[in-house]
Amino acid sequence: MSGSPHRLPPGQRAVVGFPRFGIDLHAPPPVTASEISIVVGGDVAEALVISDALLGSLPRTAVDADLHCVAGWSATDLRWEGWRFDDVLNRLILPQTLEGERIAFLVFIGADGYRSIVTREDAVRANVLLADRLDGEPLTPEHGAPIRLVSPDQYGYINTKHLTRIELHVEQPEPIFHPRRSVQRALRAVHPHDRARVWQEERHRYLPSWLTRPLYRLVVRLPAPRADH
Ligand SMILES: Nc1nc2c(c(=O)[nH]1)N[C@H]1C(S)=C(S)[C@@H](COP(=O)(O)O)O[C@H]1N2
Ligand SMILES: [Mo]
Repeated sequence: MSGSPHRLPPGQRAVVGFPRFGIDLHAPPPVTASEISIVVGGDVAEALVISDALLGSLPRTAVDADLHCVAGWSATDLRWEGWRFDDVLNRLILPQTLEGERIAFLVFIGADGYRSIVTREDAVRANVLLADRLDGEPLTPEHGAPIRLVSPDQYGYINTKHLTRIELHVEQPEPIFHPRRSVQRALRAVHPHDRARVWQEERHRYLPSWLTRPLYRLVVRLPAPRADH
């Protein structure tokens, strides 16, 4: 950004470009179909599959935002395009549910099995998208093709890539983040905060941020910092 320095949430550092990140960086991104197909399930839902055709009935929108990984790096000035999750929920999903107003939590599941749990309140913020484009191009496999959740006010771990399934829940779901036992144990041990709001620095469910910042720095090597920060 030119002029005044970019404002970042507390404890974040801007990095060069947009690194790929995830719980299993040694594995290549999952191979996914180029067409969008998101199965909606969980409580009170009738069978529903969200496809390109169904999304085509909603207005497209763009959001300029940064992505903040809980480990402390931020990728800046990203332009996401897609559909507001609020529209997807209220116009596509809820009309197909019985007692949809009781839904309080959503689980976003990726083709690699990754899961993020989001409160309904956080999921329907105006800047939360199901995004299929980044910086004017279709999403690459690195960044979540064919479609991902983008919730800029929450840490990266909420922003499930390669979205293939959305679960609706009335009660708070069990904190299951991955089907693989070893990965689930590691993620569970980290105790990611339920809300993960970046401006409140909700990194860890119990530990204060002065403690979690250096711990994350120790475990996760940060990508190169941006020189202008
Ligand atoms: N499907 C899936 N989505 C995921 C992850 C993952 O491992 N698998 N990692 C999350 C984490 S921790 C971060 S910081 C962001 C990183 O997004 P990026 O790879 O586009 O930089 O993706 C999130 N979404
Ligand atoms: Mo992350």
